[in-house]
Amino acid sequence: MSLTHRDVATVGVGGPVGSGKTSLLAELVPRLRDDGLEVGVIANDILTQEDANALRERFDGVVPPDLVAGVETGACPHTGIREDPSMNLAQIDAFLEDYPDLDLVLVESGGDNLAATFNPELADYSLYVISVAEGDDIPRKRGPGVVDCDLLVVNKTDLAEHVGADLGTIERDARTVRDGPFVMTNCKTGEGVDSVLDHVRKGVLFA
Ligand SMILES: Nc1nc2c(ncn2[C@@H]2O[C@H](COP(=O)(O)OP(=O)(O)OP(=O)(O)O)[C@@H](O)[C@H]2O)c(=O)[nH]1
Ligand SMILES: [Mg+2]
Repeated sequence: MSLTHRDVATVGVGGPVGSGKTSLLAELVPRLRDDGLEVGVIANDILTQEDANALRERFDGVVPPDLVAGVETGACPHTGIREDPSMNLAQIDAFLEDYPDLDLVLVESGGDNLAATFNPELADYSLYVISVAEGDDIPRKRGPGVVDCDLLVVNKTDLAEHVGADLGTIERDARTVRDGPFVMTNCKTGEGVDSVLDHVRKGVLFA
């Protein structure tokens, strides 16, 4: 019998280049495993396996290396997560062939505020990760990434003072433009990641 992604929960992790998606996964996945969950990770990259390799190294001894995969879309990553997620779905099926009891697959993909929205076939729950270093007006500018994701993650709070970003402004605007929740994180220290974990568990695993 062929397995499909519907046999496993999926979480999309989108956001602009460099906002901290891989860093968040590096913090999140060990916590999920501590909760007793078997977790797979897919990193979408246009041309390389950079993120997948970085995560495999980071997860050495924590996550089986064959549960971390890079999908090389060869095109703008949003093609592979929104228009035609078949490459990602095939990778999820490949995980399930070897790990039929897999609990959760996290799918990272870079993309701007318009592009990084996940096809509902691919992601049951979606995070959108922005960085305060991109400016404190990002939530105010709206866009589907910020507004429509299930959880907005505002990362790199430690950099706010260095770039003149006002966390209070970000918080106020995030509340204004979104109905859903948001969490502030510092993925260098892990601050806020437990809160992301709570949302993911409630949103996906115990929904
Ligand atoms: N100061 C600070 N740096 C961070 C934080 N989170 C991530 N970084 C750094 O930001 C850079 C980019 O982080 P990544 O996790 O690779 O970002 P990404 O969104 O996965 O990047 P792409 O996959 O290339 O789009 C790295 O140098 C991280 O160490 C944070 O909370 N604070
Ligand atoms: Mg990355």
